[in-house]
Amino acid sequence: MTASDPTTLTEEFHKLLRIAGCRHHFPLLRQSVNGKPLVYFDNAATSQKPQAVIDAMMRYYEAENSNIHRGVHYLSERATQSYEGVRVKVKAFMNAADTRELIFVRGTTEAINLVAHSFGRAFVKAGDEILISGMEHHSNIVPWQMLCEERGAVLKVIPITDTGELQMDAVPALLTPKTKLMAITHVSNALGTVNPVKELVAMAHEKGIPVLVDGAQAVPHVRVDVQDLDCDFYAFSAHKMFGPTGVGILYGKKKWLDQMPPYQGGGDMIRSVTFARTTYNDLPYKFEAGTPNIGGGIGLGAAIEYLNELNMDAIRQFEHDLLTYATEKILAVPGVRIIGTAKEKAGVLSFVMEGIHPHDIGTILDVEGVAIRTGHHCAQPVMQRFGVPATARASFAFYNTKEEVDAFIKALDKVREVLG
Ligand code: C6P
Repeated sequence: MTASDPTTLTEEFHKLLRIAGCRHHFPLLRQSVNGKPLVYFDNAATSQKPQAVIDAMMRYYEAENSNIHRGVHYLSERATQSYEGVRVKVKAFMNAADTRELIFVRGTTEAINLVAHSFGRAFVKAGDEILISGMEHHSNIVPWQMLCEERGAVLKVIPITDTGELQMDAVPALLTPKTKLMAITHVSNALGTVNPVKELVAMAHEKGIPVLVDGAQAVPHVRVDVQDLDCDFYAFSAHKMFGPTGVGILYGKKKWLDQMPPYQGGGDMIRSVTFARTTYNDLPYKFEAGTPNIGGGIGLGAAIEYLNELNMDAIRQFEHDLLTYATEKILAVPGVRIIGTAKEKAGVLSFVMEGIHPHDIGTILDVEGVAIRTGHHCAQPVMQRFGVPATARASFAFYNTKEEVDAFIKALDKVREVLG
């Protein structure tokens, strides 16, 4: 089929229509805040949950609640089946080669800490280097700093340009024989930049260096195919992709996970325990100590089904149009400067207004029913790079509308009226 094929066009149209009609699946979005219809533009912090996710978790607690991998009784087997079924859904969602490469964690932060501890313990020694970028969230900085401190290793940083893109020509020299791992964000939470992850992975692999990708801000917006990216680790949180808090996924290539020691000790991660010696369980359970967030995992499965139904490519297209619209509108507001103007962006509009502190912008917008995040967004080095203490950040999801963008712009006019 070609792009001009009427069948393709009709399919595309239907996909977009489905997105446009999905807002009523999100009960929280129906409310008013301060007497105004809620405009929820804080999706990068956490997204709202469709009824399907809420129902799936309710169903689990009402009818299946039981511990997994332990009991021979009916409920335990049913809960185990539901939970392990989610691993299969995650495998398809991110095109992993094997369910054993998918580890349930609390979220992106825990996933990265797991790799820093376990990979770090196995492979990093004094004088080695870890390479990150200047646009990382603290979750992809601090665990590596802690590791470097403990091991006497060195943290190196890929600089970013004035548009908020990685300085790609600096990368080859930063990938040295001492580099043990590159850890890079797929999409920046503070700038919205979509990084050329596939290209970065290829550059690192040419020198035999594995790559961890922080996918926290990517999975809700773009189709992720870990085999195509060829990354060695990929981390994300369910709560940013319309699932619940407290659960996420670490993808890791089996060849690395096999060589890495367990992160935490406890139930489920062992094969046998004596006081003399403990042997460990197979993948992925070796990395899953203790009772997990079973209900949360089931919610993640429902979120994946929901996203599959909408179609990730259609979501990307819809959000791209919304971001373009919002960018044009905000640039017409006097005194506004956008922080992060990369060619490839997803879902995030970070900005400052001349003479007005971002917190004051956020407070007045809240009075108008518009929820945005203000502050450093757990990315203080990005703020330092752009010479600002903080930004105001509107972040979008597919349930947002152009009408909401108009309300947001109108609220910014109020900000100027009151404080400008
Ligand atoms: N960013 C934001 O408002 P957790 O908290 O583990 O679910 O995700 C951490 C994380 C890691 N990487 C990136 C790129 C992120 O954006 C986040 C979370 C939120 O931007 C909360 S600080």
